[in-house]
Amino acid sequence: MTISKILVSTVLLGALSVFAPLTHAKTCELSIEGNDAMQFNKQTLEVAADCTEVTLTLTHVGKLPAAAMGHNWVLTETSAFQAVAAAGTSAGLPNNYVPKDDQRVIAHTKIIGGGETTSVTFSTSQLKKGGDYTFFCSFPGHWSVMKGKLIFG
Ligand SMILES: [Cu+2]
Repeated sequence: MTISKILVSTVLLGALSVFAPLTHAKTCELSIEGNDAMQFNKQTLEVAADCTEVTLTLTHVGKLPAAAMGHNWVLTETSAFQAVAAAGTSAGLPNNYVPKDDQRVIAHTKIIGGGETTSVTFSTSQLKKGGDYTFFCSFPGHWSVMKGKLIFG
C-alpha cells in the first residue's frame, strides 16, 4: 500500500468514526484444508454475528497438482450451490471453475494445488443471520463430497 492510500484510508476511517461511532470493523479468520483424497477437513464453519468481514484461508495439504486435484472454496446460498457448481464446471480452470460475475457467488478463492495456500476476504453484509449457506470446492466432481455449511450469527 502506498503512503497516499494509507493517508486516504486513515482520513476515511476518521470520517467514519465521527459519523458512525458505534460501527466497529471486525475481521474474523476462518481456515480449512483440502487434501489429495478429495476431502475438506471441516463440514461446518461458524462466523460470529459481530464479524463485519471474514478472511477464509484454504490450504491444500496434498501433493497433487491443481490440474489433477485442484481445490477452491466457494460460498453460495445452499439453494444455489448445485447450479453454481454446474456453471463452474462450464467456466473451466481459467476461471477457477467459478462462473464469471455471478451474483449467486458470495465469495470464492482461486483453484490451488498441493502445498499451496490461498485466501479470500469478504463482507458479511452479504449474509443474513441464520441464513442457509453452503461452501464447496467447485473443481469438477468434487462438490458432491467437498462441501459443508457456513453458519452466520
Ligand atoms: Cu476440490
